[in-house]
Amino acid sequence: MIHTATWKDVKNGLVTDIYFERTRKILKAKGIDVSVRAELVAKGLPSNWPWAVLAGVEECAEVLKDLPVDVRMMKEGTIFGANQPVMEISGKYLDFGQYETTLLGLICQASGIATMAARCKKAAGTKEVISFGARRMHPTIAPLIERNAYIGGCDGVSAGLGAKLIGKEPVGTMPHALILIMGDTVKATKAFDEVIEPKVRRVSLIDTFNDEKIEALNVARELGDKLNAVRLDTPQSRRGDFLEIMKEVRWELDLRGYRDVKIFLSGGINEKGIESYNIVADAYGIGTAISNAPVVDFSMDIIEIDGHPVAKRGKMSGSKSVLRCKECFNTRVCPVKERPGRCSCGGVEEEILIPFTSKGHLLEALPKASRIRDYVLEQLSKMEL
Ligand code: PCP
Repeated sequence: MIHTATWKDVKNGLVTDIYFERTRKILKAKGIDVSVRAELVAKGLPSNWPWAVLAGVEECAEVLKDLPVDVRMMKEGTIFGANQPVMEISGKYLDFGQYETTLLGLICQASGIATMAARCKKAAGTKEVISFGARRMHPTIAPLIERNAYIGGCDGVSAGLGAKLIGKEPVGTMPHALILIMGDTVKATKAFDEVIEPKVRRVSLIDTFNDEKIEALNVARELGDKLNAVRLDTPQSRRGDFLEIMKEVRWELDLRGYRDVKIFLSGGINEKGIESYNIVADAYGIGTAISNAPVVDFSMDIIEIDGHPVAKRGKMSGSKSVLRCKECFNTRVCPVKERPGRCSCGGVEEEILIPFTSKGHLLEALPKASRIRDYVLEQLSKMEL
């Protein structure tokens, strides 16, 4: 028996918290059918992140497009801060309240993954970051992990369906299993080169049997300029000073004229590691740090009932605008009637909480994953980690 819900179960509200079902039952029994405005906002960000990347919008559209509600939403990939509403839903509470669990779930996890990917990519700068995280989570959400790692900034993903979702070829190197079964790193690398289509980059995994600098030279001598990179996935028990090991590998390769052979790192890599390894590493394969990223803790709160501002304690009532300076990205939340103006830096403000659906109809086509990623990288260039 599988333990995951189907999309039909989600659309039928079968995964929603039971108290929303009970609330519907009570309101219906009491003949209460009010119009409300509710906003989705994160009161704080994980690990004191200064910003986060909004993701999961495309799947939210799958839920919202059939509901007779009006939605304002930040564009997928928008970099936002705590207390900045990313979505606002207006309509009859009985038409959408039961989807609170679902809508939150769709953006909490996806935004965490996209944000961690963005933080790793920001730390890596021009170096390549590949999502290797498909293996770390339930297989049914592997495509979701890879898609959101990509839109957050990863340059590629390692599993088939995730790659298909973003319109790219999957990126992979070679597993220890191949080298163990063939009994030798050079033999395995040679076989890879003989069998795998030439368009696939030749990246040899060099930490299985022998010292990394010896294996690096062995495979470089065997493949010459066909060798794209050597991958160090060095086990923690042998890692010692990983940066020094990398420097040795770089030194020995360069000394013998293999300056074009890149160094690809994987195994326990995270944003902190990238900052220290970047002086030598050329590419990273990151699994756990991205796929197991902390969720962004959004909540959905009513802020108006029948047009009157009202909110629970700890919340600001009333519909809001989120205005961001096009120049310095300074962002402020204000009552919705306030219009964009001039930022203190002189830049022009723009509203980023914009109409998304009207009475269940999407107001514009959803962008491709590559366009969302470009948007994230464009904003990242203005952000600090
Ligand atoms: C792991 C595998 C993953 C890497 C490390 C991601 O090595 O290469 O892609 O690790 P992370 O989750 O810590 O970021 P192994 O588990 O040795 O797997 P394999 O032999 O298949 O490369």
